[in-house]
Amino acid sequence: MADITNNTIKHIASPLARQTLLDGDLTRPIAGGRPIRILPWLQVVKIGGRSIMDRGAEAILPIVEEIRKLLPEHRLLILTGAGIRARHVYGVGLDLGLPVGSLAKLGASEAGQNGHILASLLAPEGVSYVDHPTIATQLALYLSAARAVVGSAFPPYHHHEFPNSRIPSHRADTGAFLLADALGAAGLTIIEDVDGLYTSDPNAQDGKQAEFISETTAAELAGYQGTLPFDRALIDVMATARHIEHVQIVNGLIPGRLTAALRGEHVGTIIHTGARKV
Ligand code: GWN
Ligand code: ATP
Repeated sequence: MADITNNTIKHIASPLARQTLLDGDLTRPIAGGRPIRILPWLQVVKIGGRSIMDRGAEAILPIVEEIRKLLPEHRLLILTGAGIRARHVYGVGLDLGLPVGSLAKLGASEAGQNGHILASLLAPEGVSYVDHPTIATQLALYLSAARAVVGSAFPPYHHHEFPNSRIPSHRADTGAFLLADALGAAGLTIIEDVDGLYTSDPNAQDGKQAEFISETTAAELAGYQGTLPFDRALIDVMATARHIEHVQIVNGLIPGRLTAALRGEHVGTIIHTGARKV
């Protein structure tokens, strides 16, 4: 029998050893603190796929021009949404009975395509499309070489997408928020084709009745049943945010709104998250 009193095994102490990770009372003293901010100077901007990119030159070129002028002022991670091509592919996929994880993969690639388009237009400024694995591992390096990079706003969940709906629930707005919060970024601005959030869809038939909501909270929106200009799952991830204290939704069809939002002005709808100042 081996001599167990005189061996060279190194025991590694861990404050989480011999605990269930499900017991909040045990994990909170160790895991309850706020994580570090990895890129505290970064501004994340999500550009709508359907609301901006699908409109083509008319909507995209003025935003490209505005971003160009913003580069000396801010370091940006620009993330694009998926738009109408994703809706088409969801329709085809649903007709064929594809599972939600297959649709998540297909929708995500459309967000990436929009990113490639935008990055090509910003290339003379040194801006490139950066793929998901590079965003995960080398974003700081790329942002040392360039003032901004473009990526896909979709989270790369693929077959890990939650099967609570046949249409992927974690789409571009959710992906942009998760990334901005994980990086401890300075802010997240979501660009749409409306001034912000309204009490109902301002572009619907009865749109004239819609009232503008200048400021609200993720908690107030939690039980909201109406339509939204962003993924419903964004409300859930805002509730558990660690860094991003608010998100601003602005109208990208009006020149100057993005610039003002990045300068901290209130020019759209501000939604406060669950993250608290420390
Ligand atoms: O392809 O436009 O990244 O940045 O979710 O995965 O569906 O992939 O399955 O690095 O890894 O289509 O090929 O595609 O948009 O996501 O990328 O050009 O493995 O650089 O290969 O996490 O870009 O793409 O679509 O983002 O959102 O090769 Mo694309 Mo997307 Mo590129 Mo990416 Mo998905 Mo990769 Mo990925 Mo897939
Ligand atoms: P993606 O990036 O996923 O392609 P998007 O963010 O560009 O999408 P939509 O998902 O189409 O764009 O959201 C914007 C649209 O949401 C607006 O044009 C508006 O008509 C609609 N909308 C629905 N409900 C509301 C609401 N309560 N307030 C404001 N806009 C709303």
